[in-house]
Amino acid sequence: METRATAIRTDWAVAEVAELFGLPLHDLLYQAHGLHRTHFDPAEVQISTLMSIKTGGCPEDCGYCPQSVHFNTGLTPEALVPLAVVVEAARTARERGATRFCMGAAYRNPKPGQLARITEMVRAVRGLGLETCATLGMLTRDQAEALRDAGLDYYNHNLDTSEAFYPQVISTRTYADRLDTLKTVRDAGLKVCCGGIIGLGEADQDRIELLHTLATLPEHPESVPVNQLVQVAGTTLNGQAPVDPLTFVRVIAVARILMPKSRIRLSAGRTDMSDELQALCFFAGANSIFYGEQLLTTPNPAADHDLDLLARLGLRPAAPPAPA
Ligand code: SAM
Ligand code: DTB
Ligand code: SF4
Repeated sequence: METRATAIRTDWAVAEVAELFGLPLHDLLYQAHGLHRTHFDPAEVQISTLMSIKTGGCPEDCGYCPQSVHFNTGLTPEALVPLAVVVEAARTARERGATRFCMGAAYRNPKPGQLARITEMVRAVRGLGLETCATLGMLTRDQAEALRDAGLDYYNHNLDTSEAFYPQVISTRTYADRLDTLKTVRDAGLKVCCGGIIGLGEADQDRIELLHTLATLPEHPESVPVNQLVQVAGTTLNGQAPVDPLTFVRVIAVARILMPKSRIRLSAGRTDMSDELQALCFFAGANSIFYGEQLLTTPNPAADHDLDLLARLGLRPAAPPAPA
């Protein structure tokens, strides 16, 4: 089979996505890796560090999430962290090699006073020469523009799963709400970071439909986080059967083929993945990771281990962005 350096398409049919998903693994990897090389330096991995700027107490009921008020996960809700603490964390992340700093808040949507404080954080982090990303729930157009004007580069808002499976995971916010927020963010001129979670109990068809929805948005998200469920005691989805690692690789490879120019991020769940599985994900087209010992509220691999893994694979952290 030849690799196909096709044009960027947003008109994929579900059947085409299903066909890719079902290819013999070597054919799928051959095609994905070929496209990866066409559009990216295959030795480069973009490094993002996450910080929870507002932890817990979230009114939404996402069945996977330790920060929802609907579950008792032993997490103590915290207030929005002070600006100086965020700046210090961002400086440390930059010193350790991160080029993007992602600020996450356990909100359904930010209130005006909260947003004003967060725009200050964005301005300060951008001032350190880092790319900025925020994930704050639903946004109004004015809020998205205020974040953009403060220097926000990316807004993370995930679809999480297929539209069909979604109601089994979340009841307090609809799939349409999520698509609306993505449109608002895009219309405001922000780059979009949008992906999902594998391991919620969804079928392969749901994975195919999630990938299809992402790849048929009016523009592909510049950044596509593929999370593996981090199981947390007390959440509805704790105790799900583990994901077949090779199925996870298939999701990455199909994402790479459908969205050849997007950064595919091997996101949450890496503490449960072997080095070999991560190596296969990078080969399949993943070229971004969350870096640093903590995701939002759960652990991530040690930074030293990640740097060592990248070195063993002959991969290197991507250079920081050119100054704005
Ligand atoms: N509250 C905002 C929202 O949901 O839009 C932003 C923060 S929320 C924690 C961001 C994303 O993290 C979720 O959409 C979900 O995809 C991911 N996430 C949350 N808990 C997770 C878990 N236990 N395992 C994997 N991904 C998770
Ligand atoms: C994304 O797709 N994954 C990140 C980020 N976007 C905000 C969040 C992962 C959270 C994992 C569970 C936790 O640490 O609370
Ligand atoms: Fe709230 Fe986001 Fe967690 Fe859902 S994923 S409960 S919206 S913090």
